[in-house]
Amino acid sequence: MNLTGKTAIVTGASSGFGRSTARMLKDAGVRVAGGARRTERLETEVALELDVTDPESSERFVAAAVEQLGGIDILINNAGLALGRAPFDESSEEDERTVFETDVRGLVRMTRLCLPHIRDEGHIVNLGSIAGRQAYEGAATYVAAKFAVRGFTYALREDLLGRPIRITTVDPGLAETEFSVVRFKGDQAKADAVYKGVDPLTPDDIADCIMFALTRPFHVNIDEIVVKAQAQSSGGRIIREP
Ligand code: NDP
Ligand code: 8X3
Repeated sequence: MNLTGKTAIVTGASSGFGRSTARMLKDAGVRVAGGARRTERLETEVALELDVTDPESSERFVAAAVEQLGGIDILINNAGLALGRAPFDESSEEDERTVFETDVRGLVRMTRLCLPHIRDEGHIVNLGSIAGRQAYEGAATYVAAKFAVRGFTYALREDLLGRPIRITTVDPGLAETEFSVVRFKGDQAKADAVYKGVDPLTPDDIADCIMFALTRPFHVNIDEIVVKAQAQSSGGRIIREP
């Protein structure tokens, strides 16, 4: 499918997968509205403040993006995060709220707000994770959130069946972005250790997967893409060079 002239919303376009995907969409001739809290980092044609945990911010974002783009063909539900990597009894109310509000309620909210504006032959891509398919230790809240994202994607596929809208979940494994710096609350040494001795996926690897799903002929719905670093079999099992 040729994407030239289409429009897209990318949540979390200020970093990582979102930024790479927004760039690739632009290169494919798509007009992109990017949203994030750090608006100064957005490079998209339409660049708007968005906090997916805040209903008013989300409504403002969608209204302004639709007005400036004239409608939506593609929604990339990418904004998300994990907090902490520790046994669940060290979890906190605040971290749990932030993860579920961002990864689950934020994604559900953005989908609900965008759906009325998504044109025929539209496409929704959700960023899940291998954490939403295989549990690993010290990640209970994130694992639960990403399992929820996959459940929501499956349910939406059922509800959209019969309408000309495709839906895909892209579920990556170990990928080097700001994800680990956020997870470890700014501890760069801990974040660096996550990618030590292993060739992780890159943001462009994931954007490539998203572009593959988007560019299939319209009758082809890529339901799920699961992509891992070659040296890993799950979030908890990674072979590292000494
Ligand atoms: P990054 O930390 O590099 O990017 C996360 C993006 O999400 C940023 O642009 C950030 O923008 C945005 N974001 C976070 N919270 C909010 C919010 N409340 N409202 C709006 N935007 C928000 O991480 P990744 O690129 O790695 O992560 C992107 C997605 O991919 C996430 O859903 C993550 O769970 C998932 N994922 C990541 C993997 C990895 O190993 N890196 C593997 C599998 C899935 P800002 O802070 O400016 O608001
Ligand atoms: C991020 C990948 O393995 O840290 O979703 O959960 S992992």
